[in-house]
Amino acid sequence: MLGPEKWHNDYPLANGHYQSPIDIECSQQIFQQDLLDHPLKITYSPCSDSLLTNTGSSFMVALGQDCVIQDGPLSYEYELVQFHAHWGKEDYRGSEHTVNKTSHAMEIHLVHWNKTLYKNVTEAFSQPHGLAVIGVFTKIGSHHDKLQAIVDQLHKITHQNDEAVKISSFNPEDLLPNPQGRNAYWTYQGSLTTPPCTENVTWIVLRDPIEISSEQITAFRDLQSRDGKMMDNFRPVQSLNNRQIRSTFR
Ligand code: 1SD
Ligand code: ZN
Repeated sequence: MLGPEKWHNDYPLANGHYQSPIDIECSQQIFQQDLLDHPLKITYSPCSDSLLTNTGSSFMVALGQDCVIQDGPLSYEYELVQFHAHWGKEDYRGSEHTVNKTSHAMEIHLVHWNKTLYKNVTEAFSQPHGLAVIGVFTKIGSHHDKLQAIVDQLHKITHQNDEAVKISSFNPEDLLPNPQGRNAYWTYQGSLTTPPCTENVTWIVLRDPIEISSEQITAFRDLQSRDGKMMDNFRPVQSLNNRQIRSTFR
């Protein structure tokens, strides 16, 4: 695939005014009591038989069960369909969103589709208000015990065409920071960060990072993309333009 600077040749939306990711400049954030009065409700439970694949630009875990989010900035109920991540070759870069221009080593994306308005994820994917993505910053520190269930299987999906691997039980809740951290976030209207860059995503970027070990991030960097080792698979930040970044904290 061509580099992000050329995506607009094939996907004109990539040049739009509501693109993601963005740099979150804290001095611009607008605290909204509203978001706390109707707190974001994340109802996740353990999923059996999730499928792990190599998409060519990330790993992806597709989940089938009823994990939903609602309230907070959301006017509809959204169901979790998959998670994947973006990371760097080195620890000082890798996340898609930046905070005051600072990157984290990795950013996990939990992708949800609007089940109030649409029949399925395929329909929601291209439609207004179709998606809500939770972004979880990840820094290098202690070993993440629960994530290891996925890390252990990565060697089976080194290449894009490798067969999907079943993960017998995984609770996506284990990818979230501690309970108070789940209600500390920024939210704004944006897009998919990969083509077709559709502008129908409510972004919820959690403030508090989780930690994984340097051995664990090395296992992600050992995956293969179409052109070599999979790393630096993040899109550079896009202009905020006329958008507000709302927050649940001051
Ligand atoms: O990059 C992902 C893309 O791989 C796909 O998962 C899409 C929606 O399902 O989401 C984008 S992103 O905006 O979540 N990075
Ligand atoms: Zn993503």
